Amino acid sequence: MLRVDKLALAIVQDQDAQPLIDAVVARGYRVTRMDTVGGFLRKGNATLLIGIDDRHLPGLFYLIRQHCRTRTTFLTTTTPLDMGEPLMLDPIEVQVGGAVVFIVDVERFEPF
Ligand code: 2BA
Repeated sequence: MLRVDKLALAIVQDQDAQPLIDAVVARGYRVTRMDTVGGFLRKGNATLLIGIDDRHLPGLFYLIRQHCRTRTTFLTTTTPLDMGEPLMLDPIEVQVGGAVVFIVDVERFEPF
């Protein structure tokens, strides 16, 4: 019987998602990918739902550390329209973390 008592919600960068999914599946864990968009950068990222036995969390964290890298990106913005003609502002440097992971308790797991 599959034991699932934790749900990991891992928000990862698009480039890292498939290699991480492949590693997670190869390790015997189950995963669902949702294509999501970060609120700040408005860039595509991926949210992975991983239902897992809590004893396997260290193994999952190891895979996440192995496959998800911190990267620097630049945010380009313009002045708001109500300030007249839009003007390109200098790009802002933003560090995007390797992954943001939430672990929540699973009250019940019912595969039908
Ligand atoms: P984004 O919201 O697009 O944020 C991308 C990166 O921009 C963040 O990287 C952070 O370094 C920076 N950032 C975000 N909000 C900022 C702000 N108000 N001021 C200055 N810099 C800001 P990470 O922290 O590694 O987050 C990567 C992605 O993970 C986020 O994409 C978002 O989709 C998700 N995320 C992060 N923290 C979250 C949280 N507490 N709840 C829900 N989603 C979260």
